[in-house]
Amino acid sequence: MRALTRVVLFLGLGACSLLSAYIHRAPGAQPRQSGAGAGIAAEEAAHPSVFWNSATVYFLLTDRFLDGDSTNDHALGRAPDGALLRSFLGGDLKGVLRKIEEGYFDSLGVNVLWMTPFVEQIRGSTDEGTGKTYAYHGYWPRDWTAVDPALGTKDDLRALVDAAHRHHIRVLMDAVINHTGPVTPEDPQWPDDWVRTSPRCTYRSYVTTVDCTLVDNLPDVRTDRDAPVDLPPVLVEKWRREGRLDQERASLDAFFQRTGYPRAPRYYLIKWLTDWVRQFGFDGYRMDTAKHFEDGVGAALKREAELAFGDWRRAHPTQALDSLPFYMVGEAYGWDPSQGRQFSYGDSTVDFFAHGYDGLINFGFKRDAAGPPDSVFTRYSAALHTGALRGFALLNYVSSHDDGSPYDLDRKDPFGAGTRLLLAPGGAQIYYGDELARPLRVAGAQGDANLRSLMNWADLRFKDSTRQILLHWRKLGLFRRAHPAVGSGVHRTLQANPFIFSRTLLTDNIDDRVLVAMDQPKGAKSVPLFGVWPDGAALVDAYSGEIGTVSKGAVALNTPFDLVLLSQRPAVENDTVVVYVTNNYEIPMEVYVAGSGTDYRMGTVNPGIVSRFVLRWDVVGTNRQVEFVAQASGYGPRVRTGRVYVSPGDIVDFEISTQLIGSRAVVRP
Ligand SMILES: [Ca+2]
Ligand SMILES: [Ca+2]
Repeated sequence: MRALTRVVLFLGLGACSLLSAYIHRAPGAQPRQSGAGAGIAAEEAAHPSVFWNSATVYFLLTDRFLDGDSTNDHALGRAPDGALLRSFLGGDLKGVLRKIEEGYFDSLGVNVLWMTPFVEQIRGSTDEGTGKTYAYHGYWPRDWTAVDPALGTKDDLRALVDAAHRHHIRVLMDAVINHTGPVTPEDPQWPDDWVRTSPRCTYRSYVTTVDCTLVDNLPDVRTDRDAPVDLPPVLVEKWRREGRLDQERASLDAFFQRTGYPRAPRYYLIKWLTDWVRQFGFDGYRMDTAKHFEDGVGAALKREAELAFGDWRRAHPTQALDSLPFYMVGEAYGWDPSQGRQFSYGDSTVDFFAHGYDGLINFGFKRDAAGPPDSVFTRYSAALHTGALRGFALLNYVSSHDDGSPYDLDRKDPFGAGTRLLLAPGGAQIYYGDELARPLRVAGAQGDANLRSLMNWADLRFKDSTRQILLHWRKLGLFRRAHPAVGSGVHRTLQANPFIFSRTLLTDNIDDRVLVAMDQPKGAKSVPLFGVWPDGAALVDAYSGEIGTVSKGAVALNTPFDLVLLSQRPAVENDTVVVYVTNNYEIPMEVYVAGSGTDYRMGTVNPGIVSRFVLRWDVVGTNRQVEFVAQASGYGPRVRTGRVYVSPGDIVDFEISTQLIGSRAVVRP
């Protein structure tokens, strides 16, 4: 039996609000068990595929996400005169940095960030039949050694990657090697020994997919040639103007001398792409258009990137997250796990996993997700654990920047989309705004511009319905992050209807298991556990924050939701106090604990989320009295609970509430 005491205090933030703190008296110390926190162990101790199949990747178009610096909005003289959603619209690296620092990605359980390419883009515009278009999307490179000034500076980029790493978020560089940007009056064509401008790909065979231009006016880099080439004049002139021509030439000389590679186009690009890894510490590449260049190109790039990543790690020992190797995930458009390892070009096949790729984007998930989850979860788990993809990773998505047929084009089911994506075996790619039901259709926009609207931050601010969607994605994302078993564990269907399944991840260092029950009755429910945990085990439902103890093979819960996300409630070290904070107020709150004097900042808690904090006993202080404090992020008075008595090993439930709850002691079984 654990006693809970509750302390309440009026919280003066406009609404009638209260803080309350409950304390579970945990008898004695217990051994470390799996549960929340196992995610970190997975990153350090297991096969890389364990991390990447449980990763939650946030993919954003930097230009469309958040404008953090209006001074760069019209850099390089690009006018805002493109067709609808086809000009640069102001988003930048500083905007992404701001959201990292605000904890937006943390609150979604995101542990990998993938931004569209940041290298300098063509200056002009072109029309591919969908209206006048600028290179806001980043896939029209002009200078692989510079940051596009519309997105920011190298300092901005460094600040972003460093901040992400401080938040334990890896950063993938979106790497383009197949083509330069289109030719425009301001962007001359690179010489013929660098690029081909015809024929156009017809996608009927290997040659008509690789040795050709993807579309008209998208010069295809001669990744097939070994003959030495000189720097393209456009770069020579640019670098001379910028005063770095000699430096860039010397750096290239050193690269070719060290590697012995011929001065062929692909090796210049490999040098330029890997420089970013060596200097900034990118954790991996997302390889653009992976099926449109020779498989040896990816393999050579990977080898150089691994060397570069090792160099960065040695130079930045305090910033390196762990020893997970450099990662490469490919965009082989059309691939899905049912194809196994052989990607078919029609007349031949390529095994990307044998050529440097650790994972591939899954272009079948949006279709598979529309079917019964039991079927898709079972098939993916089998492919990843016993099938062709064992040791490799999937990256699932429900919507993306190029996919005009996403899972839910009209955003009719943003809750179901989140449930399917974030509970599927394999890595999850959240496309910016999936979590806010950002529209994928915009009146007047043509083609892929529909998929690339400005992030709908205003909806988050003003619409409760949007906040409810985000809350759902956050709960699932945090569950996923805390439990690598969700994405990387072995799936087992325990009951077809209503659907109940478990995921179990067992490695040398990890014993993580979860059980998910869908379509449950709202209110009181008894969830059968099929022996996943023994009677007496203490469980927590991550969707509601409710706790329960296993009895007669089931757990009784009373939650207002039909989804249950169960795991074992982590044990408490005897020299710590674990605090679960539930923020039932409408806005993010900063939470502090005061032991003997100064307030110690625990962190930010987002609305509706149960956040777990482990406090070292020396923070609490020897007098065993603490006070919990909450403050709206950035403003408002601090509100305190009054003294609460705690002992080492206690679990405290600290609730920030808008409901008036009387002060009383509660005893829970
Ligand atoms: Ca800007
Ligand atoms: Ca090509």
